[in-house]
Amino acid sequence: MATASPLPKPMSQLSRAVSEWVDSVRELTQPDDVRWCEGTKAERDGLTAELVRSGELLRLDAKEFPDCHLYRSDPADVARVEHLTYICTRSKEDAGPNNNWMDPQAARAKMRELFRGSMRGRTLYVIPYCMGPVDSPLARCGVEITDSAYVAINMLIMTRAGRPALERIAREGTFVRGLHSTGELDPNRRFIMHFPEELAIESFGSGYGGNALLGKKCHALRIASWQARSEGWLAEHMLIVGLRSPRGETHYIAAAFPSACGKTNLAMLIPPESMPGWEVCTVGDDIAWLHPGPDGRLWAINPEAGYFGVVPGTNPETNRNAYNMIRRETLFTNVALTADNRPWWEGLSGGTPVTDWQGRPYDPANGPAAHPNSRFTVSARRNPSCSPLVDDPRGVPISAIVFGGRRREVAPLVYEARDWAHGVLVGASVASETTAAAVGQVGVVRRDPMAMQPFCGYNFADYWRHWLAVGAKLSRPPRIFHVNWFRRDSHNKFLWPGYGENLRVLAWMLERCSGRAAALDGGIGLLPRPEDLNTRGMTLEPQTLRALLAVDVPLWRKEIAETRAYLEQYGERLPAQMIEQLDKTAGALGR
Ligand code: OXD
Ligand code: MN
Repeated sequence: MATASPLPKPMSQLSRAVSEWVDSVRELTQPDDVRWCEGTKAERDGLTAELVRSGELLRLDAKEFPDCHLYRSDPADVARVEHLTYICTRSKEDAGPNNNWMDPQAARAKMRELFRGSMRGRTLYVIPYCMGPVDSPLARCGVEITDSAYVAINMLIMTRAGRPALERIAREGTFVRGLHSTGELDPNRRFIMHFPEELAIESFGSGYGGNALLGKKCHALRIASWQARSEGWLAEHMLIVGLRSPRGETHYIAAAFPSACGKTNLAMLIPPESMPGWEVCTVGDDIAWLHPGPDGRLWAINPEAGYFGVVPGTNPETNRNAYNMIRRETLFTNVALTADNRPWWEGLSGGTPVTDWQGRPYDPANGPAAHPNSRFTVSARRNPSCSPLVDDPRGVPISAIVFGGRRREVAPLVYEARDWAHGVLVGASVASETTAAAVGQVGVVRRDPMAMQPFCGYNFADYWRHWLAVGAKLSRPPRIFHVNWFRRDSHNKFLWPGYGENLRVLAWMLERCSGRAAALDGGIGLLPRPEDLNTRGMTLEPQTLRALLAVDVPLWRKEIAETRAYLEQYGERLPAQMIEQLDKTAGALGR
């Protein structure tokens, strides 16, 4: 007779450290109920069904968008709140001029009062998760406690969540503690606090994106960047994409762009028809954890398991993979609706919006139908170009690192850094026009070093020192590049078509990595000559290409002076190499 297999241990008994923490949070926040998330599909479907019944989620047209739902956030809670995000280290200098700082004891006391009784009448969800493949030594774990089922569903899509993660936590003993409550969604009682020295996050008063899905920006970037410094690796705001050339060589590129500058599009790029034989696979679209490997190369994992991408602009021409990916099993947030209950957003060619993102009858006088920061949450498995190596515990080897920003002038289409140390300066000099991903004015140029301004969990001066130290450990470092897809002419028209055509620029980089392509020293770094870029099959006037690759020396002198003034804010902590590299560039351009 077959013996019945023993029942699995209840989740609440797997890790004493986690259970004790849950008990203390329960005492403080007073929820009506506690639910431990196992991470199964049935559980996620059950939570979704509950939210449909309560009216918080709307089921979309089942024929065209099977298993897709719409969530509308509070209209005053639609983006990350950088001004309410704090790094709470014992010493203010450790947080640096790049962060808002609060004394950890004062911050804990403030948050305690906000959390006291905040979950009365609600359910407390416990979500153990692993950032990265559960069997990868490069992955790290956390537990999010939240009183929002919507947040729980997002976390179940975005991370490897549930029992296997908790089992790893039980084995390892360490985990990041992320406590979240939506509170009353009052912007005056909203704080996103980070305690890197204690591996802890406390977020109150927002239910949206990076403010509330604590595995993403709070853990995988702010806390992880701190952990990475002490452990000798890098936690970066970067996509990871694999490119297989017609020669049969595969290279992986990690690229950092500020929020809403096209990382998701580049990560799942569709090669133009005039570039046959190229294949693209996506490892990640937003975050990369980069570790020096025993072979002297840099190896990357994507700590996430899903995408939380910007919806507007997604269509079969701009990003066919993303467009197809979000046609089933997708959670939409703050998009508009058509009369037949299909999601609608600006940039979609068909359909007519009848209801805007706030649920009002659509009236163009109220602004866009979909919120400019409306999002899709979807499993990476739904991506037609998902790499078979996403679950490889070793990650993928990185041949090139790319930095970029949204600049109407100054930065050329592409240039390559002279070496790693120059590349660190190039990354540190990134500046970009702001987007709707964060609350605040859109379209103003701000400094965004390594696209990490909102996400680095410690002083940028120490961070650049750490970057220099990591590079010194690599015998085969990736080459470092800078790109600008957003350069415009005097009529404000984009000079470069972007999207799939960006592969032409990536192809030049890979030829540089293989030692086959030439480059010219342009003072700011190494640039392709117009003939080095493959423009076959595209309509681009020769003068446009020249303009895209031009280095405007007076503008660059101004840029260098601004970069110098910016870097000097970091005072004595700034590594001397950064100014040496800047002087070298200034010298090459002629002072
Ligand atoms: C994001 C962001 O959501 O960078 O990825 O804001
Ligand atoms: Mn991002």
